[in-house]
Amino acid sequence: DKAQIGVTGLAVMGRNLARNFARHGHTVAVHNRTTAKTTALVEEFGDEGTFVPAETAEGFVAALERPRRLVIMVKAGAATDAVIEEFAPLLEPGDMIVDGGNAHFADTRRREAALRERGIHFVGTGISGGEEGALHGPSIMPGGSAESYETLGPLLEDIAAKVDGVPCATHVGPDGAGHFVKMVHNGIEYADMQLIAEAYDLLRHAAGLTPAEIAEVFRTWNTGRLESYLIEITAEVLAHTDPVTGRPFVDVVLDRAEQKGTGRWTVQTALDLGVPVNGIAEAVFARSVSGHADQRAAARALPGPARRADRGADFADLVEQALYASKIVAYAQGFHEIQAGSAEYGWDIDPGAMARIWRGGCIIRARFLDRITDAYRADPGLATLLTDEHFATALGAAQDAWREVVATAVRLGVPTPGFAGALAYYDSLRAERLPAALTQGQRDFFGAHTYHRADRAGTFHTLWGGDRTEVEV
Ligand code: 2AM
Repeated sequence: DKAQIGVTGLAVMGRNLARNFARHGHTVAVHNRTTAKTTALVEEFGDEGTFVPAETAEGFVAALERPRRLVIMVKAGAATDAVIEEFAPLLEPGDMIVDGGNAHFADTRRREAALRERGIHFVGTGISGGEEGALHGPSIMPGGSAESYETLGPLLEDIAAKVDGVPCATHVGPDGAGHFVKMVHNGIEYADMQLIAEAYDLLRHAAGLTPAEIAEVFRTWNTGRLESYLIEITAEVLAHTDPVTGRPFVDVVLDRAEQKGTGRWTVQTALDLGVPVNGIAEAVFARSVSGHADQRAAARALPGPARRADRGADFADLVEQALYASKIVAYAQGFHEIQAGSAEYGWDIDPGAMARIWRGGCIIRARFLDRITDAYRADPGLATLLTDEHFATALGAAQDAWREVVATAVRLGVPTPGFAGALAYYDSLRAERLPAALTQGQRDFFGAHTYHRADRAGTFHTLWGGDRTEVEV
């Protein structure tokens, strides 16, 4: 019997994905450049389902039923191209290559176009949830042709996480759409994590709570509208005591955040698309700042306010509101980027469906995501999530607390780029007039860049160096 699906690249993600397919009753062909990994998989987990191990690329391809569904799980970049080049010549028109790695969507677009010429469907697929997700049910974001999803989709939906019985997998859109959405998902994840970190920092330094007390605050928050995987694990991390020193774990870890690059891609892409994602960008920058040990050491002696924790425990309620409001902004920015990418590349992405498939399996899984799905269901043409009725009401109710929290942070010298940036974005969008008018005046003054008027149509320039009359150009 032939295999319904094949997985090549059997490091932990590929291995767990293969096991997940097998556990769902699918016959899975497995292959790895180094055969030892293939053998080990079958030896260790062979009783979980039906695996067809293959030593050679030819044997692997021959083991698959047609149209072939071949999943590659190798390191993004040159390895992906090498593996595609190894397998593509062995495939026939109508077969599918699924790239489940963390590829940049531009690479996925390039590969999809090249393979389409050869009659092969290339399905760049975002897979979120890490090793555990791959095994027990990830959130799956496949791009590629709608035709490929007809035969591939049911398998992906089988192994995906389920929330209320609904699989966290759907066809995102053509070519690079899946990897694009996965990228923005990660950018939102960065922002969500940064906002939580700022909330912790404020509770610690403005309200003077201990990590154990803050863990309790997060546990309480996790029973309300902030309920999410990230809030839940935050409480776990804060409650953890370092077994070596007996001190709070969070106090012994080096305060230098690392990154693998998808957050940076989200911001780079947003800059190219002209989408203001300052909340996400602040999160990426915050990690970057944390890593500049030399500059931080040099700057440590710079003056700041006396950091006297002068807020009571009731400050936590204000921080909860600031966190919720800032989180709405981060998601609004991420969804703006998804819609801008969708328009730029003609993907026709359904934003509400993206929120739906993020409800389970992935790192940003949260109760909150139902609200986003509801928002786009109520108004598919929604310009920004901020003005959805639920979110607008929440922002309106939170804004006093949000300002109070940011003001407190500024007064005490606790850095809150995420909260403050999100608030600035909120105030920018709702402003009647922005100082962009002055910017335009300056640009016209020094570079004759021209401007438009609010009171009549046309393009104008003022003769700044002369008698300052206005000319229409
Ligand atoms: P390996 O076990 O033979 O190293 C993660 O690195 C996974 O991608 C591993 O399964 C690894 O195979 C595979 N991989 C990395 N580079 C590869 C390449 N150029 N060709 C094939 N497989 C590769």
